[in-house]
Amino acid sequence: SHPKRFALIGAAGYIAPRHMRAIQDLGHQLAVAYDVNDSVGIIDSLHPQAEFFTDFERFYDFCWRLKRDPATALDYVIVASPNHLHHAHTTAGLRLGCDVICEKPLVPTLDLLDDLALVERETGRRVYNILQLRHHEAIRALQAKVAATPAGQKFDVELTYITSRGKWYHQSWKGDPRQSYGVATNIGVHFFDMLHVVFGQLQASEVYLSADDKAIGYLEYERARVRWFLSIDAADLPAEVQGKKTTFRNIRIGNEMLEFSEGFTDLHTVSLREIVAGHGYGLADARHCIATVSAIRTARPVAAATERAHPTLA
Ligand code: NAD
Ligand code: HP7
Repeated sequence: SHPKRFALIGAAGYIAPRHMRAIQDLGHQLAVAYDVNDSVGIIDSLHPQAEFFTDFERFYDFCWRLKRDPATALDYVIVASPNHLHHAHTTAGLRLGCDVICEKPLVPTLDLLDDLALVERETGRRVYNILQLRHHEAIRALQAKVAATPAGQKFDVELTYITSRGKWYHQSWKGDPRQSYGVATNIGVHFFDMLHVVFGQLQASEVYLSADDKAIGYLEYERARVRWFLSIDAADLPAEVQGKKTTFRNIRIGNEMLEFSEGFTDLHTVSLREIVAGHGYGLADARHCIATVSAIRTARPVAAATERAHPTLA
């Protein structure tokens, strides 16, 4: 198959180099990059021929001009901008006649997801969401293990997801709920998606604590009861990893601990390879985690029954 041509929105950000590397590793081309910020020198080490714009208008006009010649036309637009811009940047890419690969959380609500489905029909193009935990080896193994156990059995699961962040986080768009939708949506969306893939449909959800830097709750799925704890506060790291690691992602099922902090670096490349091969995760796949985070955002925190409380609450 011939190399695909990409545009990247949000090219100066933290996650952008992982997309640029994925494009390069798979032998494709970054034709054009766009960001309102011009700290994009990383482009030279990966895609030195790429065009770059800091104005949306000039970027969009350039993309339209590329369409005149099938040899230069774009195949995909990647959206790696702040969360509140995903919908607008995704529809812009679709209306250019491109398939769009958008970072998580795809959109904050089911209404906006339905609108993307409408624009997919209007344009005949597709939207793919980056849900890279679905490609993680440890998660795939867990999925296979659960699938191999009798359907009647419900697992008791304790999920601890700590990715510590400094003070900058709260000063940036990530700390602003109007732009990021808060930690449970911005970071929790990964494990809510993963829990659904492993344990099936969601049956109940309760929220016990919802703060700027942490959230605690309970989720019941067809195959599991999950006590979850999410934090970006380094003080919440377990004593044994304090000062050694900044992240701790762990699923405990019974006495078994499944640490899945490692193994993330190449998952954007795996995601891109699967999308280009026609096996990407589309709107229907993203639906469940979007429904989950939007319910959690609007839930009123309640007091936890003892058996539903993550140990952190005790
Ligand atoms: P970031 O703040 O580092 O980067 C965002 C970039 O978007 C910045 O360079 C900013 O200048 C740019 N931007 C802001 N407004 C813009 C506009 N109107 N037009 C074009 N560019 C604009 O954030 P990040 O960590 O790179 O996050 C980007 C996206 O990727 C977010 O949706 C985030 O949720 C997601 N993300 C996903 C993962 C993952 O594990 N899959 C990891 C990190 C971030
Ligand atoms: N880091 C930065 O330097 N800048 C950043 O913007 C973010 C991190 P991990 P990822 O914080 O917004 C996770 O905790 O897995 C540093 C979420 N993804 O492994 O890359 C950080 O301080 C993602 O959805 O972070 O990203 C560490 O030193 C969310 O948008 C290092 O990078 C993102 O945090 C690695 O940090 C965020 C998952 O949890 C899978």
